[in-house]
Amino acid sequence: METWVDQAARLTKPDKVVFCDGSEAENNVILHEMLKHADSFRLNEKTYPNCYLHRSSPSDVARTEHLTFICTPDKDDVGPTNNWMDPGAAKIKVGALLDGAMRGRTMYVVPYIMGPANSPISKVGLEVTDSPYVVANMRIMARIGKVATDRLGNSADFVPGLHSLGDLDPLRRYIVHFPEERLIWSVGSGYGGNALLGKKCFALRIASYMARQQGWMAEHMLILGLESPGGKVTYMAAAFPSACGKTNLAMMVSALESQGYKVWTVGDDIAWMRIASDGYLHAINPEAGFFGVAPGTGMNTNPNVMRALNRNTIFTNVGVTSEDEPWWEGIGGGPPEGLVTWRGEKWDLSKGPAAHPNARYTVPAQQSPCISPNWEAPEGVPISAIIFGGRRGRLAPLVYESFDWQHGVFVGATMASETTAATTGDVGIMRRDPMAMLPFCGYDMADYFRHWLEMGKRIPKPPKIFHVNWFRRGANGKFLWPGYGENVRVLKWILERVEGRGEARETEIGYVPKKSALTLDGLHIAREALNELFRVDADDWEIDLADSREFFAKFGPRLPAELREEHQKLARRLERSIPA
Ligand code: SAT
Ligand code: MN
Repeated sequence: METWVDQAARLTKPDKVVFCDGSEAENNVILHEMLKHADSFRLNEKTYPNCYLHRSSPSDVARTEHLTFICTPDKDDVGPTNNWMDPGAAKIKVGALLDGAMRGRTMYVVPYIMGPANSPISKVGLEVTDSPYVVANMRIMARIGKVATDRLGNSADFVPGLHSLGDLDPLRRYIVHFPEERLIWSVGSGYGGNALLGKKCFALRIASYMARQQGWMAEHMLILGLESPGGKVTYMAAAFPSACGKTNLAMMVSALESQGYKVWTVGDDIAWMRIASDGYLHAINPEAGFFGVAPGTGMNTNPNVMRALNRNTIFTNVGVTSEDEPWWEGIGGGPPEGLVTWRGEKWDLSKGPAAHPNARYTVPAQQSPCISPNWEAPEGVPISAIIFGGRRGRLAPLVYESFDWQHGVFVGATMASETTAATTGDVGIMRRDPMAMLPFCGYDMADYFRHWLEMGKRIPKPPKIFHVNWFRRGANGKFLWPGYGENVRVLKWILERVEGRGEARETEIGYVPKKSALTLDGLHIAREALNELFRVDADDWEIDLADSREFFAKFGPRLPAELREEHQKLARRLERSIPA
């Protein structure tokens, strides 16, 4: 570890090197450093104790996928959906930007564990960074300091990551991964997934590569436990693209709580899964906190997280009230007098939203009132259902179940969603995002699909695979389904299917619930809306098939034959259903 840190210091030339032990005293020093910069503030000490506001540079507010690269000797190994750079060329190009980048700054060395400290599934990482904001966030999102150095001992089995803010110029910003060396370099951004290297860079891109080699899975999935009347808890993992409501689903206050259905949170973004001796796929949450989207979060949409956010939380790019309290669109109530925007300007209508649409909170997971008692179980939790989903205004019904694992992999591989503010670029454009891993898979996605197919053969008790769509719209453009806490009604049906109950009708695309099978009491929803939510429109699906065929074609011969076969089978089922 020291050798690697020395090398990083020789390259970046910091004035000072600080090894982080993760202690409270050290955290105070780091927060103090963070507050020296004009972009960070302490919030109201009475109502938001130990809470901070950080404003990032206006051109540094989301992940930048076009500046994110996977570096392998053979270009073909990253596949058609990743940006590729030759490892040698990347070292020269990005190395030049890192050369001397920490001059006049402190280099913080942050050893961390992804996963519970005592779990055999967990892994150690090491991030060096010149951003105190990054250290403060890493402290919430991972287990940092002494626990990690203790776990590592003399071993060299850690994933190193070198991060520097550089000059924050997007023209000199690169996030590069060297999967064969298990190494990450990131320069020019201080934001979330670009800078907190344990999260997307390690826990997804590097880990997905390792997982394939070692026979496990690193997925962009929340993990939740659904408690049923009687107290049994069934665990589910769900993949949705960034900013599609994973945190809200994972922390949902169940609309069926009075009937005994309650949701427990294990994780909100990432799942590491291994086959356990009981035959189930077991999942851990490698993270220790939630880095969630603030706008749209309020007492009526996610009260559990709201109850967690009033202490020990770092807010990024939210607005701030004259009382020094954080504010964002959807927090409840209109913009207060004296509101200041995420850019630090006095708010008025002409300024648009006061919070950036991708504004975030960083909060310790254990502050959540619905955190599962098993969220740090070293052996993880057994997963009975995998759920895929995205934002789809048309096409996909509220929920359907795949026919089997192979068909489920096809459902995940053809997932699509409207783009969100979580990444730089246009918002609201439909794009294919297989398993919500498009920006996070550290190797060729064709090989990733094959890995999924192989895993299915190896798991003695495989989870059933479902697809959900909370975002279907009616002819008037309005959402048909109320979402949020009402989504538990869909989870309940999924649970019943897992248990061999739950009535369904077989359609061309999979099993759709019989309308009577969904618990709807207490919910006011028009019959037409329900019909539309469950409708499978063969014409629309034909159009979608043409699009997914094109998407699959990108992968060439590396695409597993099983997926082409599933594509053909669906085409045939649809053909049969359309009257000539
Ligand atoms: O910015 S992050 O990548 O950490 C969050 C997200 O996009 O899901
Ligand atoms: Mn995510």
